[in-house]
Amino acid sequence: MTDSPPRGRFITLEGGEGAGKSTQIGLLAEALRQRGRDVVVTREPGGAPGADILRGLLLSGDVAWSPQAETLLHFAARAEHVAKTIRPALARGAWVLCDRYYDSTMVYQGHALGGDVAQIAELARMIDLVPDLTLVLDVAVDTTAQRLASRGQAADRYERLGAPFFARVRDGFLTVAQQNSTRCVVIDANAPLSRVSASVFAATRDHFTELA
Ligand code: T5A
Repeated sequence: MTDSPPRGRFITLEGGEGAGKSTQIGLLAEALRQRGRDVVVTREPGGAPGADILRGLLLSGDVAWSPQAETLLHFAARAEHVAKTIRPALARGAWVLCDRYYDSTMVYQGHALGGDVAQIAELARMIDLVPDLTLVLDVAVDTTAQRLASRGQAADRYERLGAPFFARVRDGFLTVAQQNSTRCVVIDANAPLSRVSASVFAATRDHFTELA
């Protein structure tokens, strides 16, 4: 009989738009691969074929979803992502780095858009997969606006909501981090890229003693 591989590690990156999550996930993945880890990089909404279809429906802004439908669509995409991508990767021992997860629903649909946070917490419990570590990249609202403008891409449904919305998102993430302090670490993401990536790696190494 062979031993089953140890369960992998599940790390989520959270924060407002332009906080640098995609950039930092790429750098963290590279650092972990250099240390011999099998790494899977994924993102929400999306990360599995069905979830990617829902991503298009959520971000295009073509449908003005009712708040509850929007929340449930994010969780439907997440259930698919967890079942088809995240759990299988963890089961084979991979480190899964996920760009956004259920804290984003708590912050965007809950804190920023006024949804029922108790219901969202209940849906998160239903998903039944808590991240081992959540890195919350915190940026000032002005920085968010500058980074989005410099990217020069068309804004998605959430980016079009503007500065007051970004401020509620920022506060929401800081609240979530405070309420989940054993798994969340807040990173100052206003700093230059190399400083942020050093903080991201230091926080990861501090959390997982096997990386020390
Ligand atoms: N959403 C998502 C919900 O409402 N509910 C949910 O449950 C979920 C899961 C997703 C949208 O969906 C919403 C939230 C979002 O609005 P998305 O396109 O995936 O949409 O958007 P984001 O996740 O916000 O991705 P972004 O690309 O906008 O932001 P990132 O990934 O945080 O930032 P990144 O790395 O692409 O960097 C942005 C720019 O800044 C520069 C980069 O080079 C890039 O140009 N940059 C820096 N510049 C200077 N200094 C640094 N330290 C920098 N770091 C990055």
